[in-house]
Amino acid sequence: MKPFAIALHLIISTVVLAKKNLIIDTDLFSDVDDAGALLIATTSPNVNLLAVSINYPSSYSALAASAILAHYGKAHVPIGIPRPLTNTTFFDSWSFTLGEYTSKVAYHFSGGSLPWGRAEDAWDPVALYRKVLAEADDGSVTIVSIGFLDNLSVLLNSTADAHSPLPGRTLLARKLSELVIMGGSFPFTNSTGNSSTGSWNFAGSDPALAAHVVNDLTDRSSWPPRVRVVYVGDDVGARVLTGGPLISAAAAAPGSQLKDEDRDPVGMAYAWYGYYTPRPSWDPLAVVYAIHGLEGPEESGESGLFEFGNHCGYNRVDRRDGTNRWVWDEGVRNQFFLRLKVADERAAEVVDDLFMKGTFGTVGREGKQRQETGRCNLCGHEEL
Ligand SMILES: [Ca+2]
Repeated sequence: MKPFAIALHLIISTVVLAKKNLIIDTDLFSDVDDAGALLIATTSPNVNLLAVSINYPSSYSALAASAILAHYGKAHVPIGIPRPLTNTTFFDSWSFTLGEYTSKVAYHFSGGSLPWGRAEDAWDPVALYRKVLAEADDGSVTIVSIGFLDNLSVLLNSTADAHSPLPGRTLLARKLSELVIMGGSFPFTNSTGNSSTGSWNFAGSDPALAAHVVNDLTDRSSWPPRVRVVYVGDDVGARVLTGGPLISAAAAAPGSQLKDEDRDPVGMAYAWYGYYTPRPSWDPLAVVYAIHGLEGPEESGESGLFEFGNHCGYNRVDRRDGTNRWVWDEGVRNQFFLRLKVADERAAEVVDDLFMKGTFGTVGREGKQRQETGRCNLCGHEEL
């Protein structure tokens, strides 16, 4: 091997090694910020996306995830979803202002491992978790939960199968590096005056399952201290409104100069869901933290994007209603809740910048071209 080739190989190896193994667990259905989170995860050069686990059983959720993954050149990423599947579509019966997007994304951007009509080809979510965790190095996986905790609850209770002889909880504890959970209010429900009811991600499906996962994490005999657990509370992204530039650039109205093939599925999702208005960034910010840590991406500036709101303790969820409360235990030092370190407007700029780089930058478009041609059009080399 020539010196240049050796140097190139080392550089590429370093880049590959630096990638973070990520699994996303999402309720891609009732809000569009999950789609924005997927955009960031699939187009980030820092991520090795192992799987997407859907925790809402609409077939359109799985098909939309497949369409988004395929658009950004990640058609190979496996998708899991619980059974039985339904053909439920989202209807906003609260404010009658929000629109449905998953079926439209699934149909108009059909592609990937689950093209239109093929949702039943998706993995069982627990089998998929067990497969990708078994194949990963110990302590190497970051899971970011941006929806309900139902799939993780079933995973914890799972037993030996063809993928691993380990019980689910043991397998998860061995493979995890970090578990990022979007949901809750900190230090306790309604402490920020936003709501006296349980957080959507804890109470919106089955609060007992959310409580099972969150409360199990305090079992010190099962969870090694090296596994970090970070909660991204509802307050973190609630006032960080994003998607506006993405909508304007990638989802211009019919009749504009934009070609149909250049439309972006996530941009269209934001347009359809919020009627061309930005949305809060609960899930995108959870994924940004999962990928980049407290510092955030380089666009965040020197001061960093996030900080922890505690130095010790753990979270507890009430299994009856999904409300939560932080327990200030000096003996627990691996669990944290996140706070924004910058103004909401600055955080929105960072997220919008990642959206735009993803949809128009070299990563998104290059990724798609590599999938189609097997070649990198920056350097002309065969895809590695
Ligand atoms: Ca979500």
